[in-house]
Amino acid sequence: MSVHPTTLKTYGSRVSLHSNPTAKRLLEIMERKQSNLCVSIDVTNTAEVLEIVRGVGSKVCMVKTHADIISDFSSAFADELVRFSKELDFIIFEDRKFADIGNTVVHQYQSGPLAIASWAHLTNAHPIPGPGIITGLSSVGLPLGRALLLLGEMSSKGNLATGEYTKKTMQMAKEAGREFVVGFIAMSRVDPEEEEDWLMLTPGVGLVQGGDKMGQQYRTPRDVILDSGCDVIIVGRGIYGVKGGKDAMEAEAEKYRRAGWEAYEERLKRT
Ligand code: 5BU
Repeated sequence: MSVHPTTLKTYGSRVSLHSNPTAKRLLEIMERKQSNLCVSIDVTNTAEVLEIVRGVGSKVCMVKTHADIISDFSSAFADELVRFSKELDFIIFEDRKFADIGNTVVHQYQSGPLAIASWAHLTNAHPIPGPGIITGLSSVGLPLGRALLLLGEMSSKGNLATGEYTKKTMQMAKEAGREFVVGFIAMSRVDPEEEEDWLMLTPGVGLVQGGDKMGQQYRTPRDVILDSGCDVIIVGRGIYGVKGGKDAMEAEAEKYRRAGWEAYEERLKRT
């Protein structure tokens, strides 16, 4: 397999290839903190979310949330998360996976008890409804400097986002332009070689290969960053699931940060 040209560039040198402020900030943070690690905080109350943020925030370039699982979500919590994102220097990614027509996603993104666009720098959407979903989301997010990823592939066993579907997702992003759509959730570098710079974020990561009982499949940071050419590893239970509280989580996050960064440094040395 040939080496994809994007994988030979440093994160820092890719900042100028993006116009979207969230994409630029993410690449700057990655370079500054030497971290391509996103922690996925999938716990169900705000105190626990914030405890994990305090523990691992300094190790990550991004914090991923599922706001709809947090039973006591409030705008005060969102403000606190934003405050931490400035203090500890990370991007907030709400893994909302929008999947409806443009008009509906406008409201889902902007309104309701979560008001996602008001605090999440980055969110994501399924391409299944067609390009109207991008039009809808960008009408809310673009004026705020937010960014969107399309789900080009998924990590779970038997998922339908493969082959032609993934190619059409790429095409949809290309046609929408890179002002608002800045990349993909994907398992490998799915963008064609001569294209613009797209960000590839990859869930389903563990320090050892494996899975869970509900179809999740794990690959190592090295597989994802070095072999598959992705940009960001997304790790949930591998970090917040360790026993021993805040210090243990921090130590585990540091293991992932180091593994992801070493794989990236190794990939830069290839020709
Ligand atoms: P885990 O605990 O590291 O397995 O959590 C993975 C997180 O990434 C979890 O929040 C999922 O909802 C999310 N995820 C995923 O696992 N696979 C996918 O294809 C997508 C998101 Br898209």
